[in-house]
Amino acid sequence: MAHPRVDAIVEQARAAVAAAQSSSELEAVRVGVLGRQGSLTQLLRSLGSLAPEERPLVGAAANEAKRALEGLLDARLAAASEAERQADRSRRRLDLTLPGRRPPKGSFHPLTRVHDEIVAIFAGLGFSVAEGPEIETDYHNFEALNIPRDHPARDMQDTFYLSESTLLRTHTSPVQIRAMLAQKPPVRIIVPGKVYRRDVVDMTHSPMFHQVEGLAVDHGITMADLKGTLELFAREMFGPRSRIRFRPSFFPFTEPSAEVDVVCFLCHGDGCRLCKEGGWLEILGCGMVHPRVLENVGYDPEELTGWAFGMGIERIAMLKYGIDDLRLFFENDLRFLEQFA
Ligand code: 2NL
Repeated sequence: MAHPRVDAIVEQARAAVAAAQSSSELEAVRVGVLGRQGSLTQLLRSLGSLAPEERPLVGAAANEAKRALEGLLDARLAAASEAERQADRSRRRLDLTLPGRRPPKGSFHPLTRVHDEIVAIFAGLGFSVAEGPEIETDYHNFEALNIPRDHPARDMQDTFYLSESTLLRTHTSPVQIRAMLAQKPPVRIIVPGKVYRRDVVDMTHSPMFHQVEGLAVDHGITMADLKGTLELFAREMFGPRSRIRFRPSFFPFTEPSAEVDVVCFLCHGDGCRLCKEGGWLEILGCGMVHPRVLENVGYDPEELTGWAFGMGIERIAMLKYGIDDLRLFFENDLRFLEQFA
């Protein structure tokens, strides 16, 4: 069963199906032949205008062509869709040769690093770490340390008082007072921790900062032991070429007292921006424990001697890493902290 008008449509449709490259092109072919405005649909709809003897011939040929083309398009569309699904899946397949994503890595806070370094150096010299409360009594923080009643540190302006007789410790010295009250010499301890002072925040001040103090008490302890210990500390902390010098100073709890400078590790003493042209950097305060402090903890100053020192962790970290603003330590800006990875 065939008819030239139908054959022309079928031939064209088969050629278009053969040329189609995708399911969407096949769908366009289907619409063009079998859709509401399709060539074969329109032929079937116009049968009425044909000569009566032509109608059954064209009609039968057109209906047969319609079934044949529907079958062909269904098969080709199914094959094309499946091929496209396969292609899509292989395009999305895991590429095991891609580099992995690195998990974000944390790092230690610069104050933690300096704290750990100081503790490790003194641990290596036989010191043990002592810790104590941040809320202290006026007695342990001031009185036992020979800090007089009229000393400015004892003023409401300078210390956070919690009551008449309790306060936030202004240094870690009260922990050493507690240690001496609790044990007999020899004492060799370092005391790291938070301390509090009523300061307005600026580049060099914070109401909370960190200190490490050290204390050695025994029979026959001298200032030479202090100097040698601090020299070893400076060499480990600031490099093997470090030298230190003592300058006379004053603290109520030590006599004699000194401030310690380390030779500038940037210019080796020539003078530069870091040491403000002086060639030396101040790193700590120290001295021989005042006899009255020894008496206050029940040690006989005729029998025992000792020395102590105190340093600010922030100050050491600022020198070591060339940081000019203390506030950077407390703002937790990752752009700052990530530099210490
Ligand atoms: C500084 C000075 C210092 C001490 C702390 C101390 C502790 C006891 C007895 C005697 Cl229990 N002294 N500590 C001694 C001298 C100096 O710190 O400028 N710190 C930042």
